[in-house]
Parts: sequence; C-alpha cells; structure tokens
Amino acid sequence: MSTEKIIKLIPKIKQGTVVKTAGKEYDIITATNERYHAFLPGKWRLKQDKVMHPITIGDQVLFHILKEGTGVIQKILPRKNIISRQANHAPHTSQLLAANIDQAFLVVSYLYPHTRVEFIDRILAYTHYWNIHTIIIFNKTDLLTAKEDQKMKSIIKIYQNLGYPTIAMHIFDQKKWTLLEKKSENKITLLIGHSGVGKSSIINAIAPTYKRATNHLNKKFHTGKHTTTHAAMLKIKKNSFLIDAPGIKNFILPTIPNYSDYFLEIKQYSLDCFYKNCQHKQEPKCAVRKAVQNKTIAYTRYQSYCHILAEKKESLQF
Ligand SMILES: Nc1nc2c(ncn2[C@@H]2O[C@H](COP(=O)(O)OP(=O)(O)OP(=O)(O)O)[C@@H](O)[C@H]2O)c(=O)[nH]1
Ligand SMILES: [Mg+2]
Ligand SMILES: [Zn+2]
Repeated sequence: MSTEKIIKLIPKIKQGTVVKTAGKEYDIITATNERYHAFLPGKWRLKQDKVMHPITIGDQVLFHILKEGTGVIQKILPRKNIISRQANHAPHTSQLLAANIDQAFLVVSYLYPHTRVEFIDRILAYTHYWNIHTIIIFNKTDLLTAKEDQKMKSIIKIYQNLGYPTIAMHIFDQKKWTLLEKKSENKITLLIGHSGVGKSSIINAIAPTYKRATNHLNKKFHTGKHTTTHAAMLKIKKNSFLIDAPGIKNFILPTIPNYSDYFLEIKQYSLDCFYKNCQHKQEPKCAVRKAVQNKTIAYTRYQSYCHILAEKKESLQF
C-alpha cells in the first residue's frame, strides 16, 4: 500500500522529517509545519543490527500520533542517501550522520584545529560515491600568517584542479557567508568537519535566530571541545535547510564498492594501468604511480588512497 493511502486510511498516522535527534528521541516536522516529539517502539530498540541508532536527521518517517505533540515512529521511508561512518570504538558498527541530503559543506581549517588532507579526501570519496555535491570551505583564514595562508592555498589548488568548488573564508567576512547562504537555497545541506572548525558559527552567521552553541578551542591542543552534541536540521528559508552536526575526529569510510573509483584522478589514470585490477601499489606498468611521479596526481591524494586500501585489507582479515 502506498504511503499516501496509509495516511488517508489511518488519520492518526502522519509523515514527517526528522529534524533533531537526542539518543532515542526525535523531533519531527510535518509538511504543514507541525512539530512532534517522537520515540521508537520498544521492539526497535532491541533490534540493534549493525547500526548504533536506526534513525537519523533528514529521515522521512511515518509516525503514529499518541497525544498532543507526541508520537511513535512506525516506519522509515526509503532514503535517497545515507551518510554514515564506521563507529570509532566498534569496527563493524556504523553510525548514521544524516539522510536524504542534497549537498555537503565540508568545513575545514588549515589551523586551529588543523584538518589533515586525508580527512578531506575520505569525505570527498564518500560524498562522491553518493553523488552529493560538496563544497569545501576553508574557514578561519583570519588566523593564518601570510606563510600559512600560502600553504593553505597550495592545498586548495589540489582540489580546485580536481574540479571541487572551494571557498576560503572567515566568519567575520559577511560576503562569504552570504555566498554560502545563497549556495544553500532550496537544498538540505549537511555541514561536516572536525570539532572547532566553525560549523555552528557559520550557521549562526547565516541564521542568528538559532543561537547554536559555540565554544573556544582547547588552548593547549587547539582542538574543538565537541560543543554540538546532537545534530539538528534548521530551516533557513522556505525549502532551505542546514544540518548542524557534531564534529567528527576520524572518518573511517564505510564499506563502499570500488572506493578508488571515487578518487576522480585515480580512476581516470587507472584506465591506462597494464593490469585491469591494478591496485596501484607494486604492480608493473601502473599509470597511477607514474602520474604520481610526474606530479600530475598529488602525492597526498595517492597517500590517502593507500591508507584506505590498507585499512580495507586489514578489516577483511577479521
Ligand atoms: N578567528 C576565527 N574564529 C572562528 C571562526 N569560525 C569560528 N570561530 C571560533 O571557533 C570556535 C569553534 O567554533 P564552533 O562554531 O563552535 O565550531 P564547530 O565546528 O561547531 O565545533 P563542534 O560543535 O565542536 O563540532 C568558536 O570560538 C568560534 O567563535 C573564524 O572564521 N575565525
Ligand atoms: Mg558546533
Ligand atoms: Zn595502477
């Protein structure tokens, strides 16, 4: 039976978008802007599967109204995409970050805190796999010396050459965050990045009414303090939503088939490798390694690829 039919037949059943998660409690907004606080039925909680929490921000769900403003979730509707990562402490468990997103703002900072290029590469491979348009935002440029700024620009160049849209900015530059506001029009955009890079600050600049909590960095290590603890989807304009998510430290790629296909330049050069199943490590006549030697492929990108390859091999040994 179609979702529309179910909703018509059972008037107490509604459809909505999950806009906030806190443990096993969820806030849901319907198309007519009604807000409900919902729970999972007990039997779902027991069914742990390999996912830490079965429902995430952006999920479309059917729920049963209990009483004024509260409900019980009955069903998750099919997702067009799901951003998850392997949980840090449980290698075979995944943690859902968001579902049904149209775009990602990958927020990074060259310093305070430092974002390693490998982190960028991992996220890009994953969003590319899902075909999610991703803009890389190099935030906090006001904190850099001229020399550091140059170093950051050489990193930005790598991604621009690959065709990724990039924006270098700081939070005090109104022009830049108005540009981001524009880029988020008519889309659901997930802000993803380490703790302390300024995700919530960017949201506050675009939509000050939400007053998302922000916090200073740890003075000694220049790392964020994991200020945003629960993800939330915030309506910026009609049909424009930003998802403020908790900072993530490592991004272990979930199992995606042929992940090397999502390193654009590696895929392109691999067509000329002598062996069809070349892994670009020790194999003779490898066009990818040749391109790395010629500097047509950035060494850092190749390194990221090799690290993921090693990680995948290791996990196969379990
Ligand atoms: N100088 C400077 N500080 C910034 C900039 N953007 C954010 N900050 C500061 O950096 C700190 C961390 O910013 P948040 O917005 O809390 O970072 P976050 O990415 O949301 O961090 P989590 O919620 O922990 O994941 C705050 O003190 C902000 O005021 C910037 O462009 N320049
Ligand atoms: Mg935050
Ligand atoms: Zn090769």
